[in-house]
Amino acid sequence: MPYELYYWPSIQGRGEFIRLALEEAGAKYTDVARSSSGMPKMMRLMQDRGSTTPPYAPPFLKSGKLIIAQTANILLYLGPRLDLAPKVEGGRLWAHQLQLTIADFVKEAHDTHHPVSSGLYFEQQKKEAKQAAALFLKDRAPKYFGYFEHLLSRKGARYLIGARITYPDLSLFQIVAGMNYAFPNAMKKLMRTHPNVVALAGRVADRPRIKSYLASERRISFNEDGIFRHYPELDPT
Ligand SMILES: N[C@@H](CCC(=O)N[C@@H](CS)C(=O)NCC(=O)O)C(=O)O
Repeated sequence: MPYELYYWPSIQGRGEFIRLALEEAGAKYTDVARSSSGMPKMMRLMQDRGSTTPPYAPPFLKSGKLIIAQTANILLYLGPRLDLAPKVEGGRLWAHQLQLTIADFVKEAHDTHHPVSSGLYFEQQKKEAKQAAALFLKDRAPKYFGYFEHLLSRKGARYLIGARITYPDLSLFQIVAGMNYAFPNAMKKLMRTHPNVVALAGRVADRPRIKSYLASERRISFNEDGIFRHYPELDPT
C-alpha cells in the first residue's frame, strides 16, 4: 500500500522533510492534498473527533491504519522502513535527536518573519521581523551550522551519521536550500565558514533520486507562504 502524505499543497514547508525521505527511498506515496479531492480529505481527517490519534497540524502520514503526525515522529517511523536510519537503537535515537534539532532550527527560521505571532501577517510585524532576522543570522544560524559543521568534520563523516545517508542528511540539505532562498546575502558569508555543511548539501542534491525529484514538478518552488521566505528587507547586503 502506498504511503499517504498529508500536507498543504502549495508549499514545501515541513512536508518537504517527509517528501525528501520518500523520494530518496523511491517509496510509493501519494501527496494527497495535491490531488483534486485531497484537501477536503485532509481536513476531514484532522477534524475527525472519533479518531484516537488526531493530528494537530500537517504534515501527517497515513500508513495502513496508522496516522502519524509531527515531522520528526513521522521520520522516526519511516527511517527504518525506508532504510534511511541506523539499525541499532542508539543510532536511531541519534538520528531522531538530530531531526529534533533541525525542527528547532526550522521554528527559529520561521519566526524570523513571524516573531510576534503566526496569526498576524508579515506586514504587521515587519519591524520586529527585521530585529529577529538580524539576530537569527548573527547568532542563532551560525550556532546551528557550527554544530553540524563540527559533526561533519569528524573522521569518516561523509554523512551526519558516518558513511551512509540517513534522513537527517536530507533535512540538513533542505534547511541549507531554504536558507539560500530566504537569505542569499547572509548565506554567502555563512557558507564560507561551513564548508562541510555545503559539501553535504551538494552530496544530497547529487543523489540520483533527489536530483530527479528536484527537477520534477513534484518539487514545489520556494515561495512567500512557506517556512523559508525571501523578504529582501530581512537580508540586507
Ligand atoms: N511541530 C510540528 C509543527 C506542525 C506545524 O506547525 N504545521 C504547520 C504547517 S508547516 C501548520 O499547518 N500549522 C497550523 C497551526 O499551527 O495551527 C511538526 O514538526 O510537524
